[in-house]
Amino acid sequence: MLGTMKSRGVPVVPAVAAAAAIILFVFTAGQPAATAAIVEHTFIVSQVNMTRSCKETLVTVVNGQLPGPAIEVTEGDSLSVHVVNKSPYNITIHWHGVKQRLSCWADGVPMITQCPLRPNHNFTYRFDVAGQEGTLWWHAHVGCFRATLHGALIIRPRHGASSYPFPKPHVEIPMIIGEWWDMDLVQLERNMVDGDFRDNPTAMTINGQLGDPFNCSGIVKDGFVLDVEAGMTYLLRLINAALFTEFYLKIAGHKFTVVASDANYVNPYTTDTIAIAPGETMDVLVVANAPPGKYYMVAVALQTPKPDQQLPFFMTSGMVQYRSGHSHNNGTTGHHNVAPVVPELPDQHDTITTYYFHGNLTSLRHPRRPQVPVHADEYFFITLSDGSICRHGRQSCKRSGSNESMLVAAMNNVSFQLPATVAAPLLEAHYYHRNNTASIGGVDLYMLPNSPPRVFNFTDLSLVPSGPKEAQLEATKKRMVGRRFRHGTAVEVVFQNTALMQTGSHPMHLHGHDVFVLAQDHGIYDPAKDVAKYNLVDPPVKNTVVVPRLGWVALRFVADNPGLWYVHCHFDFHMIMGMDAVFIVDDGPTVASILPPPPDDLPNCNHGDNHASNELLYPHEGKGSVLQS
Ligand SMILES: *[C@@H]1O[C@H](CO)[C@@H](O)[C@H](O)[C@H]1NC(C)=O
Ligand SMILES: *[C@@H]1O[C@H](CO)[C@@H](O)[C@H](O)[C@H]1NC(C)=O
Ligand SMILES: *[C@@H]1O[C@H](CO)[C@@H](O)[C@H](O)[C@H]1NC(C)=O
Ligand SMILES: *[C@@H]1O[C@H](CO)[C@@H](O)[C@H](O)[C@H]1NC(C)=O
Ligand SMILES: *[C@@H]1O[C@H](CO)[C@@H](O)[C@H](O)[C@H]1NC(C)=O
Ligand SMILES: *[C@@H]1O[C@H](CO)[C@@H](O)[C@H](O)[C@H]1NC(C)=O
Ligand SMILES: *[C@@H]1O[C@H](CO)[C@@H](O)[C@H](O)[C@H]1NC(C)=O
Ligand SMILES: *[C@@H]1O[C@H](CO)[C@@H](O)[C@H](O)[C@H]1NC(C)=O
Ligand SMILES: *[C@@H]1O[C@H](CO)[C@@H](O)[C@H](O)[C@H]1NC(C)=O
Ligand SMILES: *[C@@H]1O[C@H](CO)[C@@H](O)[C@H](O)[C@H]1NC(C)=O
Ligand SMILES: [Cu+2]
Repeated sequence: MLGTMKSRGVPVVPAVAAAAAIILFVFTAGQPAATAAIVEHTFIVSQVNMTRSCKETLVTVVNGQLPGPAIEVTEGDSLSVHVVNKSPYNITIHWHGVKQRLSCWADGVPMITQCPLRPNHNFTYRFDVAGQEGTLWWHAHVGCFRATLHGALIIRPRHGASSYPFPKPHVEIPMIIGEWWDMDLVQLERNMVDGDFRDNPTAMTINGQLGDPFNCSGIVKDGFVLDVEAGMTYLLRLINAALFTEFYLKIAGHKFTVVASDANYVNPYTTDTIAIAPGETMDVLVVANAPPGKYYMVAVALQTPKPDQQLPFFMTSGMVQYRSGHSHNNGTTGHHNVAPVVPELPDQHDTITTYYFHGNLTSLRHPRRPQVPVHADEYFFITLSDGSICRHGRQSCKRSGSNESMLVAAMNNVSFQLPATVAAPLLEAHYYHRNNTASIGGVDLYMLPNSPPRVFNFTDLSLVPSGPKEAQLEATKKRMVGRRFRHGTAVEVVFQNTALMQTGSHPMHLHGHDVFVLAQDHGIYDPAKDVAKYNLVDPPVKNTVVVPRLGWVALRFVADNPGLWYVHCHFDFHMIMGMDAVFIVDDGPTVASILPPPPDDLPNCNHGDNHASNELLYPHEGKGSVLQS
């Protein structure tokens, strides 16, 4: 399957994607050297049977592939992706990390920016990819379908690979770490909506392959193989597409040099272990400078130690395999019969390596590097926690895992939910009622508080269930929660992790903007001493920020892209359980800072032919909230 990825010195594109991609060049006036292209792809979403983990499973994929096609563009190009939904499910595609300047309509979040694409419907996502270079990705943003509907989105510099701010690699390879679920993904979502997150994936994958541990009827399954030639440099474009898991990646006998993350260049950082959380991307150089042979690569799933609940140990493996060149052929059969070199396995409970790894990323001085806001206009201190709500709308109930209550996840003690009667996407409702600042098309926006309503010892390990302290604090509520920002507002957010119920990290993802990661630490954030730790010189620029276990992270961004942007934990189950909010950014003062009207062919939530009738679904004079609590 990965045959095309083995070709040398050639940009790597899976064959189907290459065939489907149509590139139209448009010569831009005044810039004779630069050309902007419209890159077109057709994504057919359909179900196929795939055999993994010793049995056949029906999976929903794009163009019959897992991972789906890689999209390659040059910075400044326009993308036009025709999505044809031949699956029985409602689908949207999100272009993860793409800034979508003035194109919020193409952001692909169901009921937030668009009605989902119903079965047997199609929709063309059109947007520009400007002002960013490196690796991003695309994925379904519906339920748990991201597990199988995903692929790389590679943005090359306008002036070609010779303008990379690092040694030019000989070969570039997208490498997606993910999960394989034998379980039906719709059932998985249903369980999570119901507060039941006990389901586990079957296996972990690299580029859709399970790797060694699977042995069906005595046949050891092949994993991902990276054929290398001694002395050459490889650019691995790493993406974590998993629903649940942060990973450590190692290759025996080799080091990595991280050169970019989330399509922003970083100062080269050399390490033998990559840490990558769901939603993140890492561009890393690997030089084939080891003695020719075979070297295992391993991806180990992290989990927090006890007292958190323990999951099974998960890992997957692939292989780096040197081509036996003539210079190494001394008349023996080469290295093919030599046992592969195995790396020292990362410890699944090691939570400090990922903390240091992320702490070591700094942004590279580069013409494209954005300016860090020197101070913020608005400050948020946001606690991340699990919580519970009473079932059946009751006011009081038994908690601590009783079936009278349901597990949810929250920011500042509010758990996100869409309005119960939502009939048009929030963005559309907002767009036609932009003058009403307190509601979205008549539905009240619950203001995300600037700080948690109650202060407690956020990192107290005795909050991990089940004890009396946790039972007292876990109650929370569901609301359509968010905040609205004046165009150009510099926003500072400190995400404070809590030990309420579990102590894991949270990869927090903001749509439509990159953020500057100013500082992180363990323990409880204290502005009196922690502001001094802020890196205002070369903070990494990210779209997904890992909030460390039992710690906090401080970030800033400028809310300058008009629209309605989802902000959420990139662990799918936390997102589904409500660790989300919407950030609404007002139009700016100039024509070039006003969100254009929705595209004519935006899907409709009903059975009409276009979005126009959605306008009628929200009353102009909204009365109160239609939310359940
Ligand atoms: C998948 O396999 C099942 C059982 O073999 C078969 O009934 C079904 O038609 C197949 N579906 C597709 C889409 O190939
Ligand atoms: C998308 O749908 C329209 C209208 O139903 C149709 O004309 C068009 O051919 C479809 N495009 C694709 C790629 O199927
Ligand atoms: C695979 O399974 C066969 C038969 O069940 C067993 O003999 C063999 O040792 C297994 N191989 C590995 C690598 O686990
Ligand atoms: C050939 O190369 C292999 C691996 O480098 C080495 O172990 C072996 O001794 C060499 N044989 C000869 C005849 O040089
Ligand atoms: C960078 O990593 C090293 C260990 O690998 C660690 O000692 C150091 O504290 C890290 N730096 C930051 C700022 O996290
Ligand atoms: C809740 O759990 C109890 C004990 O396990 C069980 O008897 C009861 O039927 C459950 N109630 C609901 C509504 O599921
Ligand atoms: C919104 O308010 C502005 C200024 O008050 C006004 O010019 C504009 O017409 C209003 N728009 C709508 C849709 O009511
Ligand atoms: C908070 O909890 C931690 C861990 O149990 C403990 O070490 C710390 O002293 C507590 N802090 C306060 C202020 O009680
Ligand atoms: C969270 O909100 C719920 C419901 O409004 C409230 O009962 C609870 O005391 C709050 N807990 C904390 C820790 O703020
Ligand atoms: C798909 O979306 C439509 C609205 O666009 C909705 O009516 C329908 O219930 C959804 N179907 C599923 C299976 O969620
Ligand atoms: Cu989370």
